[in-house]
Amino acid sequence: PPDEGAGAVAVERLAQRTEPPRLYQVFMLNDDFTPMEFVVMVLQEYFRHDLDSATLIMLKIHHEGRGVCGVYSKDVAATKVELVLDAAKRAGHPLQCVMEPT
Ligand code: NFA
Repeated sequence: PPDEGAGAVAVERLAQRTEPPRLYQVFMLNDDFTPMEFVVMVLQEYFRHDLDSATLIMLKIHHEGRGVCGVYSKDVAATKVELVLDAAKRAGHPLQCVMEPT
């Protein structure tokens, strides 16, 4: 393939340096077994929601199948997903958590 040239490479580097980082939505998914109280606890402990906000998000997930827990940079979102899956596994619940670019 033809050489991009040092100029084009430099422009791309500049764009990477100046563009804001992509953001990722972290979702939790509904299931039939995880207790509502556990989901509310996770939303408070790992996503810093207050009780009212956590309860509304839990109910949205329960009724609609999934809901946004928060929006973060890639590494922070990946860490949240890992922490939630760990906590669910430790508690013996099948709760699932995923991230998606905005
Ligand atoms: N559907 C679960 C129940 O009825 C509650 C739940 C909500 C699970 C949100 C996962 C996510 N116990």
